[in-house]
Amino acid sequence: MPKVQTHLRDDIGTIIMNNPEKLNVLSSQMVNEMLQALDALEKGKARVIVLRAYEGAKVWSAGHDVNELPVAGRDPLPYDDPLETILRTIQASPLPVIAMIDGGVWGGACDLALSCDILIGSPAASLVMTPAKISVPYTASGILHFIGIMGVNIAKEMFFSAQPLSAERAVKLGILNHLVPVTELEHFTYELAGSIAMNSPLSIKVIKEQICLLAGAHPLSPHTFERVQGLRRLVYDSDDYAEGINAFRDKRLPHFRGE
Ligand code: YXS
Repeated sequence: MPKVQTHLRDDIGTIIMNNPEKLNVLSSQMVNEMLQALDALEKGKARVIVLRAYEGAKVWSAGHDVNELPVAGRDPLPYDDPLETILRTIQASPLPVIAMIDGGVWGGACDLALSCDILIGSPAASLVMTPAKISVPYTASGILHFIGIMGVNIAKEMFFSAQPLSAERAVKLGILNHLVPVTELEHFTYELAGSIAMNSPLSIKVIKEQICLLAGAHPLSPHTFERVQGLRRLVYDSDDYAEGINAFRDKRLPHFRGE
Protein backbone atom coordinates (compact mmCIF):
# COMPACT_ATOMS: atom_id res chain seq x y z
CA MET A 1 0.00 0.00 0.00
CA PRO A 2 1.61 3.29 -1.07
CA LYS A 3 2.48 5.57 1.84
CA VAL A 4 2.61 8.70 -0.34
CA GLN A 5 0.16 10.29 -2.78
CA THR A 6 1.33 12.76 -5.44
CA HIS A 7 -0.74 15.32 -7.35
CA LEU A 8 0.03 18.04 -9.91
CA ARG A 9 -2.40 20.88 -10.70
CA ASP A 10 -1.73 24.37 -12.11
CA ASP A 11 2.05 23.83 -11.89
CA ILE A 12 1.70 23.05 -8.15
CA GLY A 13 2.87 19.61 -7.06
CA THR A 14 1.51 18.07 -3.88
CA ILE A 15 3.13 15.26 -1.90
CA ILE A 16 0.82 13.76 0.72
CA MET A 17 2.22 11.61 3.53
CA ASN A 18 -0.51 9.01 3.82
CA ASN A 19 0.17 6.43 6.56
CA PRO A 20 -2.53 7.06 9.22
CA GLU A 21 -1.91 3.73 10.95
CA LYS A 22 1.66 4.67 11.80
CA LEU A 23 1.15 8.44 12.07
CA ASN A 24 3.24 9.12 8.96
CA VAL A 25 6.44 7.79 10.51
CA LEU A 26 9.33 8.48 8.17
CA SER A 27 10.04 4.83 7.47
CA SER A 28 12.44 3.97 4.66
CA GLN A 29 9.43 3.02 2.52
CA MET A 30 7.68 6.35 3.14
CA VAL A 31 10.86 8.32 2.50
CA ASN A 32 11.76 6.41 -0.65
CA GLU A 33 8.28 7.07 -2.03
CA MET A 34 8.66 10.76 -1.14
CA LEU A 35 12.02 10.87 -2.95
CA GLN A 36 10.44 9.32 -6.05
CA ALA A 37 7.57 11.82 -5.90
CA LEU A 38 10.01 14.73 -5.59
CA ASP A 39 12.03 13.48 -8.53
CA ALA A 40 8.94 13.02 -10.73
CA LEU A 41 7.60 16.50 -9.89
CA GLU A 42 11.00 18.12 -10.47
CA LYS A 43 11.21 16.43 -13.89
CA GLY A 44 7.61 17.33 -14.69
CA LYS A 45 5.82 20.66 -14.93
CA ALA A 46 5.75 21.52 -11.24
CA ARG A 47 7.03 25.00 -10.32
CA VAL A 48 6.42 24.62 -6.57
CA ILE A 49 5.67 21.70 -4.21
CA VAL A 50 3.39 21.44 -1.18
CA LEU A 51 4.34 18.77 1.37
CA ARG A 52 1.42 17.83 3.62
CA ALA A 53 -0.19 15.03 5.63
CA TYR A 54 -3.42 13.25 4.74
CA GLU A 55 -6.67 15.08 5.36
CA GLY A 56 -7.53 15.28 9.05
CA ALA A 57 -4.19 14.03 10.34
CA LYS A 58 -3.70 14.85 14.03
CA VAL A 59 0.02 14.09 13.63
CA TRP A 60 1.77 15.59 10.59
CA SER A 61 4.53 13.01 11.10
CA ALA A 62 5.74 11.05 14.12
CA GLY A 63 9.32 11.34 12.91
CA HIS A 64 11.94 8.71 12.17
CA ASP A 65 10.62 5.15 12.43
CA VAL A 66 12.10 4.14 15.78
CA ASN A 67 11.85 0.49 14.75
CA GLU A 68 14.34 1.23 11.97
CA LEU A 69 16.91 2.76 14.29
CA PRO A 70 19.94 0.48 14.71
CA VAL A 71 20.79 -1.14 18.03
CA ALA A 72 23.54 0.48 20.10
CA GLY A 73 27.01 0.76 18.62
CA ARG A 74 26.06 2.13 15.22
CA ASP A 75 25.37 5.67 14.14
CA PRO A 76 21.55 5.89 14.13
CA LEU A 77 21.54 8.77 11.65
CA PRO A 78 24.26 7.98 9.10
CA TYR A 79 24.72 10.13 6.00
CA ASP A 80 22.83 7.63 3.81
CA ASP A 81 19.92 7.18 6.24
CA PRO A 82 16.69 7.68 4.22
CA LEU A 83 15.62 10.57 6.47
CA GLU A 84 18.99 12.32 6.15
CA THR A 85 18.78 11.79 2.38
CA ILE A 86 15.41 13.45 2.00
CA LEU A 87 16.45 16.40 4.18
CA ARG A 88 19.34 17.07 1.79
CA THR A 89 17.16 16.41 -1.28
CA ILE A 90 14.49 18.92 -0.28
CA GLN A 91 17.09 21.53 0.66
CA ALA A 92 18.81 20.99 -2.71
CA SER A 93 15.63 20.80 -4.79
CA PRO A 94 15.40 23.47 -7.50
CA LEU A 95 11.72 23.86 -6.57
CA PRO A 96 10.43 25.77 -3.56
CA VAL A 97 8.84 23.32 -1.11
CA ILE A 98 6.07 24.54 1.21
CA ALA A 99 5.31 22.51 4.35
CA MET A 100 1.59 22.70 5.10
CA ILE A 101 1.35 21.64 8.75
CA ASP A 102 -1.70 20.72 10.81
CA GLY A 103 -0.90 18.56 13.87
CA GLY A 104 2.17 17.40 15.69
CA VAL A 105 5.60 17.26 14.09
CA TRP A 106 7.99 14.93 15.93
CA GLY A 107 11.72 14.39 15.91
CA GLY A 108 13.24 14.03 12.48
CA ALA A 109 9.97 15.27 10.98
CA CYS A 110 10.82 18.68 12.49
CA ASP A 111 14.00 18.65 10.43
CA LEU A 112 11.94 17.58 7.41
CA ALA A 113 9.52 20.49 7.90
CA LEU A 114 12.41 22.91 8.52
CA SER A 115 14.11 21.63 5.36
CA CYS A 116 11.16 23.01 3.43
CA ASP A 117 11.46 26.59 2.24
CA ILE A 118 8.22 27.94 3.68
CA LEU A 119 6.24 26.60 6.64
CA ILE A 120 2.54 27.32 7.01
CA GLY A 121 0.80 25.96 10.10
CA SER A 122 -2.59 25.77 11.73
CA PRO A 123 -2.98 26.46 15.47
CA ALA A 124 -2.78 22.68 16.01
CA ALA A 125 0.72 22.55 14.52
CA SER A 126 3.48 21.91 17.05
CA LEU A 127 7.16 20.98 16.80
CA VAL A 128 8.75 18.48 19.22
CA MET A 129 12.47 17.67 18.98
CA THR A 130 13.03 14.25 20.53
CA PRO A 131 16.68 13.07 20.39
CA ALA A 132 17.19 13.56 24.13
CA LYS A 133 13.91 11.76 24.78
CA ILE A 134 15.33 8.54 23.36
CA SER A 135 19.01 9.32 23.80
CA VAL A 136 19.86 9.73 20.13
CA PRO A 137 22.89 11.83 19.11
CA TYR A 138 21.54 14.27 16.56
CA THR A 139 23.59 15.07 13.46
CA ALA A 140 25.95 18.05 13.13
CA SER A 141 24.17 19.16 9.94
CA GLY A 142 20.81 18.88 11.69
CA ILE A 143 21.92 20.91 14.72
CA LEU A 144 23.45 23.58 12.48
CA HIS A 145 20.16 23.61 10.57
CA PHE A 146 18.16 24.32 13.73
CA ILE A 147 20.65 26.96 14.95
CA GLY A 148 20.49 28.68 11.59
CA ILE A 149 16.71 28.84 11.62
CA MET A 150 15.84 29.55 15.25
CA GLY A 151 19.06 30.60 16.99
CA VAL A 152 21.03 28.85 19.73
CA ASN A 153 18.73 29.45 22.69
CA ILE A 154 15.53 28.15 21.10
CA ALA A 155 17.43 25.22 19.56
CA LYS A 156 18.81 24.34 23.00
CA GLU A 157 15.34 24.53 24.57
CA MET A 158 13.84 22.31 21.86
CA PHE A 159 16.62 19.70 22.03
CA PHE A 160 17.01 19.69 25.84
CA SER A 161 13.31 19.73 26.82
CA ALA A 162 11.75 17.62 24.01
CA GLN A 163 8.66 19.69 24.76
CA PRO A 164 6.24 20.93 22.04
CA LEU A 165 6.88 24.35 20.52
CA SER A 166 3.41 25.70 19.81
CA ALA A 167 2.36 27.16 16.46
CA GLU A 168 1.68 30.48 18.16
CA ARG A 169 5.24 30.64 19.51
CA ALA A 170 6.76 29.22 16.31
CA VAL A 171 5.27 31.98 14.18
CA LYS A 172 6.50 34.65 16.62
CA LEU A 173 9.99 33.13 16.34
CA GLY A 174 9.86 33.15 12.55
CA ILE A 175 9.98 29.33 12.38
CA LEU A 176 6.51 29.25 10.84
CA ASN A 177 6.10 31.75 8.01
CA HIS A 178 2.35 31.89 8.58
CA LEU A 179 -0.14 30.72 11.20
CA VAL A 180 -3.64 30.46 9.76
CA PRO A 181 -6.95 28.92 10.97
CA VAL A 182 -7.22 25.27 9.93
CA THR A 183 -10.28 26.12 7.83
CA GLU A 184 -8.13 28.47 5.74
CA LEU A 185 -4.89 26.47 5.78
CA GLU A 186 -5.29 24.69 2.44
CA HIS A 187 -6.61 27.73 0.57
CA PHE A 188 -3.92 30.02 1.99
CA THR A 189 -1.16 27.51 1.18
CA TYR A 190 -2.24 26.98 -2.42
CA GLU A 191 -2.79 30.70 -2.98
CA LEU A 192 0.82 31.33 -1.93
CA ALA A 193 2.00 28.36 -4.00
CA GLY A 194 0.14 29.77 -6.99
CA SER A 195 1.81 33.15 -6.61
CA ILE A 196 5.22 31.46 -6.53
CA ALA A 197 4.37 29.29 -9.56
CA MET A 198 3.78 32.46 -11.61
CA ASN A 199 7.32 33.77 -10.98
CA SER A 200 10.54 32.94 -12.83
CA PRO A 201 11.51 29.33 -11.99
CA LEU A 202 15.12 29.98 -12.97
CA SER A 203 15.42 33.03 -10.73
CA ILE A 204 13.77 31.16 -7.85
CA LYS A 205 16.01 28.13 -8.36
CA VAL A 206 19.15 30.29 -8.30
CA ILE A 207 18.04 32.38 -5.31
CA LYS A 208 17.10 29.23 -3.36
CA GLU A 209 20.57 27.77 -3.94
CA GLN A 210 22.28 31.10 -3.12
CA ILE A 211 20.40 31.34 0.19
CA CYS A 212 21.27 27.71 0.99
CA LEU A 213 24.96 28.25 0.22
CA LEU A 214 25.24 31.55 2.07
CA ALA A 215 23.13 30.57 5.09
CA GLY A 216 24.91 27.22 5.36
CA ALA A 217 28.44 28.62 5.03
CA HIS A 218 29.92 27.37 8.32
CA PRO A 219 33.68 26.86 8.42
CA LEU A 220 34.16 23.52 10.17
CA SER A 221 37.77 22.57 10.87
CA PRO A 222 38.72 18.87 10.59
CA HIS A 223 39.36 18.99 14.35
CA THR A 224 35.86 20.30 15.02
CA PHE A 225 34.33 17.71 12.70
CA GLU A 226 36.21 14.87 14.38
CA ARG A 227 35.31 16.19 17.85
CA VAL A 228 31.62 16.28 16.85
CA GLN A 229 31.75 12.72 15.53
CA GLY A 230 33.49 11.57 18.71
CA LEU A 231 30.80 13.23 20.85
CA ARG A 232 28.04 11.55 18.83
CA ARG A 233 29.73 8.15 19.21
CA LEU A 234 29.73 8.63 23.00
CA VAL A 235 25.93 8.69 22.80
CA TYR A 236 25.19 5.96 20.29
CA ASP A 237 27.69 3.64 22.01
CA SER A 238 25.99 4.28 25.36
CA ASP A 239 23.67 2.13 27.43
CA ASP A 240 21.30 5.10 27.46
CA TYR A 241 20.86 4.89 23.67
CA ALA A 242 19.87 1.21 23.94
CA GLU A 243 17.61 2.07 26.88
CA GLY A 244 15.93 4.85 24.88
CA ILE A 245 15.12 2.55 21.98
CA ASN A 246 14.02 -0.34 24.21
CA ALA A 247 11.80 1.93 26.34
CA PHE A 248 10.07 3.21 23.20
CA ARG A 249 9.46 -0.30 21.96
CA ASP A 250 8.26 -1.47 25.42
CA LYS A 251 5.99 1.62 25.63
CA ARG A 252 7.49 2.66 28.98
CA LEU A 253 9.44 5.66 30.23
CA PRO A 254 13.21 5.30 29.80
CA HIS A 255 15.51 5.25 32.84
CA PHE A 256 18.64 7.06 31.71
CA ARG A 257 21.80 6.67 33.84
CA GLY A 258 23.99 9.05 31.85
CA GLU A 259 26.28 6.32 30.57
O1 YXS B 1 1.48 0.31 19.02
P1 YXS B 1 1.27 0.37 17.51
O2 YXS B 1 1.87 -0.79 16.78
O3 YXS B 1 -0.17 0.66 17.14
O4 YXS B 1 2.11 1.62 16.96
C1 YXS B 1 1.86 2.90 17.55
C2 YXS B 1 3.20 3.55 17.75
O5 YXS B 1 4.20 2.66 18.23
C3 YXS B 1 3.53 3.96 16.34
N1 YXS B 1 4.52 5.05 16.31
C4 YXS B 1 5.77 4.89 15.89
N2 YXS B 1 6.43 3.81 15.42
C5 YXS B 1 7.73 4.01 15.08
N3 YXS B 1 8.37 5.19 15.17
C6 YXS B 1 7.73 6.29 15.63
N4 YXS B 1 8.36 7.46 15.65
C7 YXS B 1 6.37 6.15 16.02
N5 YXS B 1 5.44 7.01 16.55
C8 YXS B 1 4.32 6.31 16.71
O6 YXS B 1 2.31 4.42 15.78
C9 YXS B 1 1.22 3.73 16.45
C10 YXS B 1 0.26 4.77 17.01
O7 YXS B 1 0.99 5.48 18.00
P2 YXS B 1 0.33 5.87 19.42
O8 YXS B 1 -0.59 4.77 19.85
O9 YXS B 1 1.43 6.28 20.33
O10 YXS B 1 -0.55 7.14 18.98
P3 YXS B 1 -0.98 8.34 19.93
O11 YXS B 1 -1.97 9.12 19.13
O12 YXS B 1 -1.35 7.81 21.28
O13 YXS B 1 0.32 9.23 20.15
C11 YXS B 1 0.83 9.96 19.05
C12 YXS B 1 2.28 10.37 19.39
C13 YXS B 1 2.92 10.96 18.13
C14 YXS B 1 2.24 11.39 20.54
C15 YXS B 1 3.04 9.09 19.84
O14 YXS B 1 2.85 8.07 18.84
C16 YXS B 1 4.50 9.35 20.01
O15 YXS B 1 4.94 10.00 20.98
N6 YXS B 1 5.30 8.83 19.03
C17 YXS B 1 6.75 9.01 19.08
C18 YXS B 1 7.16 10.37 18.49
C19 YXS B 1 8.68 10.48 18.56
O16 YXS B 1 9.29 10.45 19.61
N7 YXS B 1 9.26 10.58 17.38
C20 YXS B 1 10.74 10.71 17.21
C21 YXS B 1 11.27 9.42 16.60
S1 YXS B 1 13.04 9.38 16.64
C22 YXS B 1 13.49 10.58 15.49
O17 YXS B 1 12.67 11.15 14.80
C23 YXS B 1 14.93 10.88 15.38
C24 YXS B 1 15.81 9.70 15.50
S2 YXS B 1 15.36 12.11 16.56
O18 YXS B 1 14.78 11.63 17.82
O19 YXS B 1 16.81 12.12 16.63
O20 YXS B 1 14.81 13.30 16.14
